[in-house]
Amino acid sequence: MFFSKIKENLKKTKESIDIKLSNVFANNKDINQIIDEIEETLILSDIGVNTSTKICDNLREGLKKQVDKSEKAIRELLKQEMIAVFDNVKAEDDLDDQKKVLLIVGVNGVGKTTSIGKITNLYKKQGKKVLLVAADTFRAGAVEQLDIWAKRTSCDICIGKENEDPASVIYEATKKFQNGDYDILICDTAGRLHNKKNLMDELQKMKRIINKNLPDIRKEVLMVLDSTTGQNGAIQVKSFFEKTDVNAIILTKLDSTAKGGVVFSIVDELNIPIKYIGTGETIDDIEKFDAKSFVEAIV
Ligand SMILES: Nc1nc2c(ncn2[C@@H]2O[C@H](COP(=O)(O)OP(=O)(O)O)[C@@H](O)[C@H]2O)c(=O)[nH]1
Ligand SMILES: [Mg+2]
Repeated sequence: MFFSKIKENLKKTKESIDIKLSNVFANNKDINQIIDEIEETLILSDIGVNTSTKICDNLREGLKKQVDKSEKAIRELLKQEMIAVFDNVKAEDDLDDQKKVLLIVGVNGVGKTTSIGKITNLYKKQGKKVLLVAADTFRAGAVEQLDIWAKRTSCDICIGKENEDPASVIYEATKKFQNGDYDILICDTAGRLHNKKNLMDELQKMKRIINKNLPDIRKEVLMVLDSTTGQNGAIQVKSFFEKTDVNAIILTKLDSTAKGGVVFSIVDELNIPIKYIGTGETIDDIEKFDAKSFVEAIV
């Protein structure tokens, strides 16, 4: 059930990788040519040059050690090497009894607010009490959008007025969080362009307030990234990451792109784990990222 849903949602990326792979195995090529063509396929699927090369170098070494060089055996080893990319970079698991603050960041339109709605729903299903805070006070409509998700998931929300200093809304929210016996505080922020200094400063200010008012609570900065931007998105994460800490990535819109391979280069080159993947516009279109089921769905 779970497998078939993720397969369906990642269909475009699967088509991009799997169908090209089938061509690689056509016409009795020699093994070196097959591996070269696999590498080309991976690069063309937004996996990134460095990461594709690494996967294929390992594949070549692995195949030297085994007699079976059938398509089935090669695919199996390829999958293992693709899964291995994620071996050392895992998102922290949520510990059940821990209170937590999530700061959601990323450029406009990537899916921050939508992902917050979906994550809130996941926590609600676990019986957690969630408080949302609409700190995206720059854009008209942004606050109302989060408010709709708060109503949909029946949770409380702190709202700032349009153009109010987002830091002061965060301040109010940390106070409400302390006094209201909440488990999770989720902060929606404005689309932060890494090269806009005032927005980055704003983010640092929010973090300081959270650290000061809720010193003993675990904090996570989650960066939302739109997978349809492929390798450009990976560059976006990189420059953002150089300026602020990011604990993990939420990768959205995997349902509408063939560029899902970008997951590999983000994790491999930046060492940032993927925590959730977004696979549609409705409340249930989110999954905890799992390397094995992801790879099984696309190869
Ligand atoms: N297909 C698809 N659309 C998404 C996904 N996540 C968000 N969106 C859409 O992307 C658009 C921007 O989302 P929004 O949450 O407002 O982005 P924000 O500006 O970062 O807060 C909206 O139309 C969402 O419905 C996803 O996983 N798949
Ligand atoms: Mg938003």
